[in-house]
Amino acid sequence: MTNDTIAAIATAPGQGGVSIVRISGNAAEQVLLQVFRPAKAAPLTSHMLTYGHVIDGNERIDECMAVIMRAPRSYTREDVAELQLHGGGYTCQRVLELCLQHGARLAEPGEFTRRAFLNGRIDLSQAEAVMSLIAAQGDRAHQAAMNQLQGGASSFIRQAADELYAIQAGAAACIDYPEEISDEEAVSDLEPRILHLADTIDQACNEKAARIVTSGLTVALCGRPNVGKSSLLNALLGEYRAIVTAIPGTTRDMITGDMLLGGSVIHLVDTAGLHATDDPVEQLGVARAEAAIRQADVVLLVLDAGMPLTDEDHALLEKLRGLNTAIVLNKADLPAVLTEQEASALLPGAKVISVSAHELATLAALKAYLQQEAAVTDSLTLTQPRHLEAARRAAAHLRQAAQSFALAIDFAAVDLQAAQLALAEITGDQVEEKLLDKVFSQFCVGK
Ligand SMILES: Nc1nc2c(ncn2[C@@H]2O[C@H](COP(=O)(O)OP(=O)(O)O)[C@@H](O)[C@H]2O)c(=O)[nH]1
Ligand SMILES: [Mg+2]
Repeated sequence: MTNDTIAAIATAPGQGGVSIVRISGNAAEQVLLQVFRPAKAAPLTSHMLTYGHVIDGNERIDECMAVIMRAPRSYTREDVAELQLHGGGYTCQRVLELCLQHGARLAEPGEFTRRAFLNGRIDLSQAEAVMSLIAAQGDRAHQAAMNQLQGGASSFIRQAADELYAIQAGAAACIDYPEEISDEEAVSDLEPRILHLADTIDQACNEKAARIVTSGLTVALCGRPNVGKSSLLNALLGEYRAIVTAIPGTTRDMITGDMLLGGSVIHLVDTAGLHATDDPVEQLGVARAEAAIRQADVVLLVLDAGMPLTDEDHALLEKLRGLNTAIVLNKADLPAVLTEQEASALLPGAKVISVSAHELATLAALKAYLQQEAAVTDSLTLTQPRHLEAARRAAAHLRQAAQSFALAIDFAAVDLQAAQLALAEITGDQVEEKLLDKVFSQFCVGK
């Protein structure tokens, strides 16, 4: 499977300055020379761009630049050839088909990166970082992906694995030489080390922070109809996204929009006003709004400063118990009927922020609050859900091992080995074909 030569379009579909067709494998140069004629007849130099044409028989298909990157100095560590074509769907599709006619096979999604992994250029966690880097929408996600690509997660996991090997060796010595090392001695030495390692791994697992870094902070705007939720969404996004009218019940479905604050992506969700209604469409909107509020990282309860509190406001407060909520006192440009003090008494401990959706300058405090909520520690070690899951499993096996010691060291050894395997899944040192298929199937074709 990995001996054949693969080809794919590496650039995104659509029109652009350039499109790249990428070829990797033993026959990459041969395929390239079948479809590419250099302007000056001369052998291609590795890693040097050469000007020429793509040809199909005698027909010129495109004017282009081509490069051969001979193994092992390439992305996949195989011979890699690339054709830089004029950007556009038809031409590059035709060039790809030519490559396939001359012996290349169409690459699977992520197959170039899979080869880079199989040929030992990068480990599995670094391969996944390539995908995260492609998907990064803000500075934070980008930094996390670069850290992982440069081996941040891998080196943490390898250190943990090394310590675990040392613990396993200690357990094995006790099993093999019972006369020399008593069970009590072994347990009193190994148990604290196992628990310490489990703690270290658990501390590196901050699922919420990881999700915020990679996918952004989800913020739901909620409140009764007409308090100005949609106006606030529009003001924060700086565009007229949601329809605003003085008629209660204007927003019936959820409207979302993304903004960047301090390098973090913030997903804003404008919800239908939460209130009891007989209108079946509005009822569906309210149900969706309630679901969105439960899933949000931050809930902004919007209140109208120009009006006294209503029963609906009070009813809503009940629903927000236990959620990470801040109160936004909107319409601060109107004479204050509802004061900050009254608002802060509603949800003890919740921050109260006064704004006016009609005056952009008043949004600074709200933005600062959201930015602070999105700010997670910079020293995040693990950010991929797959890694977090495997690391949690490793830590659980370690805790199990610490308990098993009381029964027999042999039992503990089994748990220690299970922990070791879970760690090895992260770097791909021990990995099943099925897991690789799953990881790489999420890639785009051509990477
Ligand atoms: N004076 C004032 N009016 C506002 C403000 N924000 C919204 N409104 C008005 O309040 C009404 C309802 O706004 P809308 O955003 O549709 O509220 P929603 O139902 O909570 O989404 C509209 O007439 C808005 O122009 C504000 O900060 N100050
Ligand atoms: Mg609305």
